[in-house]
Amino acid sequence: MKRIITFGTFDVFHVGHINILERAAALGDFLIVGVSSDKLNFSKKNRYPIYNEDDRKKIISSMKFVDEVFLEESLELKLEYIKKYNADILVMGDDWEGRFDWVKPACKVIYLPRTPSISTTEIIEVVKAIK
Ligand code: C2G
Repeated sequence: MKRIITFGTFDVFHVGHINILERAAALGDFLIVGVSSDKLNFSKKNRYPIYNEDDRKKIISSMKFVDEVFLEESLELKLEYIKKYNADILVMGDDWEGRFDWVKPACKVIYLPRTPSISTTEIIEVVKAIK
């Protein structure tokens, strides 16, 4: 029984998000997702997400390959979350390559290739440009 954990904001949910969750789930038997809080997002990107944390959690919880969802309050708490949820493997997109290797004694870390040509930022720009 392998427990997988992954993290993300998943704002303006798109197919790149589905792809990583689907591939993460396929690596084990139980998928836990830490959804970044609105505050954490503000601290990282200096703006609040378009969808608030309750809505983002609700969207992720409705995915058929997601088993458990919680709110990620800080990037530094990764190891605490990994221990709390008893995760065997941490999965992240390769835009985070190497960034979470410090949890390795406790948990295996796998970076999966991002889905090309789609991102929340790009969607926001495209929508903004529509007149
Ligand atoms: N992702 C992907 N392909 C895309 C876009 C995103 O595979 N085209 C992946 C990212 O690599 C990440 C996950 O989807 O693993 C969530 O992406 P974001 O919502 O952008 O997450 P981020 O804001 O990077 O937050 O603790 C980690 C952070 O909270 C991650």
